[in-house]
Amino acid sequence: MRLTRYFLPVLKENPAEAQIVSHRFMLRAGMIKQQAAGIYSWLPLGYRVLRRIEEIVHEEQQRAGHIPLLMPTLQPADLWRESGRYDDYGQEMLRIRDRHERDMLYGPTNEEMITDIFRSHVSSYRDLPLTLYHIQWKFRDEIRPRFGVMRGREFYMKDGYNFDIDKEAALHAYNRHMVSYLRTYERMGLTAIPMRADSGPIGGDDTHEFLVLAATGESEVFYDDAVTGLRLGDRRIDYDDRDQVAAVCREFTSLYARTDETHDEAAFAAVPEDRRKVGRGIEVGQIFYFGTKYSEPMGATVVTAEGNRVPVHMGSHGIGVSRLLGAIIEASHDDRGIIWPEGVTPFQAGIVNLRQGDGACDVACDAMLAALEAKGLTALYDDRDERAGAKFATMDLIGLPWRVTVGPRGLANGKVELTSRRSGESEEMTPEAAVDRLAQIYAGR
Ligand code: P5A
Repeated sequence: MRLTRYFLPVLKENPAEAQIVSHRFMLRAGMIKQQAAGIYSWLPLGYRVLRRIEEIVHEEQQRAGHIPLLMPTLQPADLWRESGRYDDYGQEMLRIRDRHERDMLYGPTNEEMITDIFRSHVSSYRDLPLTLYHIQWKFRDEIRPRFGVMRGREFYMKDGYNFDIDKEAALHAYNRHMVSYLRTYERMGLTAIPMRADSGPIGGDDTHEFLVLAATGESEVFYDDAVTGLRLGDRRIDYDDRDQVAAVCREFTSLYARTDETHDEAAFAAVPEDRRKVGRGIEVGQIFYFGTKYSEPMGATVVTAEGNRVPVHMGSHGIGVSRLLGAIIEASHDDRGIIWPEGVTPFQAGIVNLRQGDGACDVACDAMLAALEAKGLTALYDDRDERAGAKFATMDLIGLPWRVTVGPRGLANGKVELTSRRSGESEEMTPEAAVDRLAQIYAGR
């Protein structure tokens, strides 16, 4: 992609309304534009990252055996009257009346709707276990939308719902979600720690939140520092193997890690003092097991092998897809801008032409762009008629992990420069070697 043909409205000045670094960089890098409090347009660069994050979430959900579908944003109020949540949900719910005076709402979550789908089509234990999910816009009329996409009113969520025959099977679904979430966040370059939490308006007894440690996080967290070193890595997981999945969950939840809602001073005091940490975190996901809370009042039942009709056991599981952009930036930036992890970057490489209009430089940059794209890599070529300093500043701000710099001096020796945004280290090499190196870095991503 050539920058002169792209739409990247970067801002020179720091926007006054942005209180935290991720919000500031997302506005400055031309990723989002606020349309109303907590409601944003996703400009091309932001939209690319959103799509990348969404892709990773889809891949990991389907790897775990979960099935995608798509439910609407608007829901009839009657479904929520059946579960009893229509009145309970309060002012966070955006209520709408259509031309026929029917009560509707903009979905803040979809437990009722998915339960309605289930009860309409499933009636036998043979169709279980079943986990359905979608990635869809939600609306919560937050009292204090702030920090950009971090606490929006309209936001993008992956929400999944499991249907199981009994509690044991539903807890396996819970564990499966925990492990698939760990893998999802790791692929985005994040360390997200599962912490025992409070279930709030979703309900149920078992719930974990996933927190990314960051000074600007909205939640206060208490944890054993050893938990920050745990990694799933590339170990093979058989999502049908209940024991293996449960063992991974135990590994990630045995050390003390809680939010302020469930914090227990006495248990915390048992953590060795030098590992006892109090900090802040960004909640990027939450999983719940709530048994028959929705299936019972809404009549979502199946007939068992013995011929009894029983309500199904359910849980719901959410990832804050749009919030993740903010969380990743909070966790990965420097003074000059964003540093995208390779897994989510909007373009895999940037190309900077140090002397636009110079025949050899222009030809070499065009060739570099074509060679990268031929290898299936995405690149943004800064072909503007600008000073080198301005081009570097833009690349640093938008945070592409790798930059290829093409200038007359290097080209005279047949070389370009490959620079890591994270380490700042540069290496001179032939254009072919730079393309090969990038292909290697991104192999399998
Ligand atoms: C689980 C899925 C639920 O709603 N029902 C369906 C359950 N959980 S939750 O914790 O309330 O939300 C899931 C994740 O969505 C993100 N999130 C938000 N992101 C941006 N702005 C908001 N206002 C907002 N509210 C929730 C969080 O990442 C949360 O973990």
